[in-house]
Amino acid sequence: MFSCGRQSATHCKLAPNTANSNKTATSLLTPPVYDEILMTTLRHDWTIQEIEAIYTAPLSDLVFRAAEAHRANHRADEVQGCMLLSIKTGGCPEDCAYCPQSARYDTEVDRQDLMNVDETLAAAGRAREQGATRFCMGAAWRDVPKDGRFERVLEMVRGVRALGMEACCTLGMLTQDQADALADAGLSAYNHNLDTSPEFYGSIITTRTYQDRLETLARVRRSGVTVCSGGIIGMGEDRAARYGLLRQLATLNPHPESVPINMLVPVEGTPLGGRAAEDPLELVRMIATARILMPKSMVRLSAGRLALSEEAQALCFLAGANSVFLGEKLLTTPNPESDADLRLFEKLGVKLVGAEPRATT
Ligand code: SAM
Ligand code: DTB
Ligand code: SF4
Repeated sequence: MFSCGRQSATHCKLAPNTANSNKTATSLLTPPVYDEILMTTLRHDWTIQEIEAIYTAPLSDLVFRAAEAHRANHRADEVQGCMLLSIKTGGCPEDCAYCPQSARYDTEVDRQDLMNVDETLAAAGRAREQGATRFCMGAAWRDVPKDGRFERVLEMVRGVRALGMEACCTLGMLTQDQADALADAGLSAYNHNLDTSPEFYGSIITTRTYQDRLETLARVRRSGVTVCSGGIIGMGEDRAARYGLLRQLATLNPHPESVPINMLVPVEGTPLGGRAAEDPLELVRMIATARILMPKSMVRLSAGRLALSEEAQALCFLAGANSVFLGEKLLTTPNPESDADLRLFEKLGVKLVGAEPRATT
């Protein structure tokens, strides 16, 4: 059904370049060219012009094509539930302008040293009961300390795996030895976001480089742990910055197995705390484009769901999102209540993958 005759990326006849505008393209890719782009084997040579043409297509065409790519590679009625736990909170030396955990900003986050293993595994057990199949442990570190705390994290990873869950960590930059030790402990995925395009990156973070991030991702890849990498919209970037982020992710070979798409949660005290909410349809476009560029990856509708209506979330799932964070807290900011999520999934006819059925209250 999805056979395709695409021979090279240079074949594509694309919509005109409208970089930096927030307009919707009037000339959409037409079949068979669109079909060529969508239904190929995985590509790692996406150009900015191709990404722009996809992102700016009329919304109904974009969502329709993303849904096709979604259904060709995943079950459209299933969503993976992940649960986050901040195992070390606040006091981070980095200056990420969005982040309430940076020590440079005066936010309401209470600092907390690395949690102990028992408390962490108790939280993982509760996450499993709520339907999560992946447990993600986040630490507000620039990089992983080379002391007993790393051994404690390895023990947490082993414990989460022993509960039958996927274990994910996001601990900042890693050395190759640390990535390999996490792999040996059974880590399923490592989250390290590129966050935005290389060009816009310097407006958001100055304390480590884009190249540092790419190097950590390469070490994770070499270790055999799967890569979870995505970014944030709503930080004041233009669409060109979003195309740039998507191009970075979609030209990684292999693609990241998980691609979290966050919408900024503006937190008072951070430099981005006063930003107005992003248009949810931009999130839908971002998710749909990620789905088309990286059709086999899990695309995670991540931070920012509390600011979305049920209808906007439904559009995100229609556009190919197939993973979410469950639970009332992300790392430090609120997320939808569990029961509200369960009711939403029921209304949408979406099931949590691999989770025991649970009644809504
Ligand atoms: N310190 C580690 C790091 O930076 O890789 C791990 C934790 S960090 C909080 C993980 C990711 O959360 C960031 O890369 C960013 O994409 C996302 N994030 C943090 N604060 C956010 C916010 N206020 N709104 C949306 N996403 C946010
Ligand atoms: C990701 O991309 N989003 C998650 C997870 N990876 C670690 C974190 C979102 C954090 C939102 C702000 C907070 O709760 O502190
Ligand atoms: Fe630190 Fe990560 Fe927050 Fe940046 S995003 S300030 S590295 S915890």
